[in-house]
Amino acid sequence: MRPGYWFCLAITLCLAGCGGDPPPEPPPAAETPVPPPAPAPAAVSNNPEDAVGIISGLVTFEGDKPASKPISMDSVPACAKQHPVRIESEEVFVNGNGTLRNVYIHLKVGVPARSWPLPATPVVLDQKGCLFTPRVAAVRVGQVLEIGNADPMMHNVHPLTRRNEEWNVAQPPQAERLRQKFANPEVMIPFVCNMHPWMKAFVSVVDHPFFAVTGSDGSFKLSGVPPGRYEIEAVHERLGAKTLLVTVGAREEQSVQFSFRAN
Ligand SMILES: [Cu+2]
Repeated sequence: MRPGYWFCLAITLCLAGCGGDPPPEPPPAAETPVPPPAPAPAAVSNNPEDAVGIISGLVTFEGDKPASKPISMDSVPACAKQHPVRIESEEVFVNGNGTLRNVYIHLKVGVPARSWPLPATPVVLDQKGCLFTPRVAAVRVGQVLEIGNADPMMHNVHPLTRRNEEWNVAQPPQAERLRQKFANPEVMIPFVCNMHPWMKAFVSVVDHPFFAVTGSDGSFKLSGVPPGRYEIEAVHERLGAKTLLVTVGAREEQSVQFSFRAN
């Protein structure tokens, strides 16, 4: 091949590739993940109402589950016919996960004496199918407890108080809800119906907001607890009461566990 050909080829390539254009960009390097910006530190409030803690916990049941106790309403056909399937007493209600339902939990000792705000809404206790529902409830001192009768027959509501005024009120079907308040703290007041001996509920009266009733998972959570050392009590209508000591600091969560067994 002639030398002139190579010369012309070199010129052509130079015109195409050496004309001052920037070199092609290298392929992009693999992207390095950029960590998200760190969250801004939470502002620390000086409000003592924010410097509170949480006490959470679980109530378990150990040992053999008590044999179920059927409730017979045969003596009152109008009650019995509301239950096409056999119903059992909820006296000892062990949940599927081995925890215990219907346990009243409260801070028994250590809550600062303060005028804790009262909820605006009432606590409702209903009578339905000739049973109280819920079986275990709690109301604040001075808060309204509303008691309804959703049944087509008369009931008779009778709290067996020890530290509050006792009353006993007949409630016709579809009557207006009874509205009652309690003046003194009291743990697990038995409520009975004088007409239907199997009817039972337990209502506690408490002078602060740190209480709970265990439900279908046996857990509880008391929020907004001021830092301090407390005696916390778990009360069951048949299995008795147990207490623990717990110290909670500001913005801390402490967990406790209660364990009951059949007695
Ligand atoms: Cu009744």
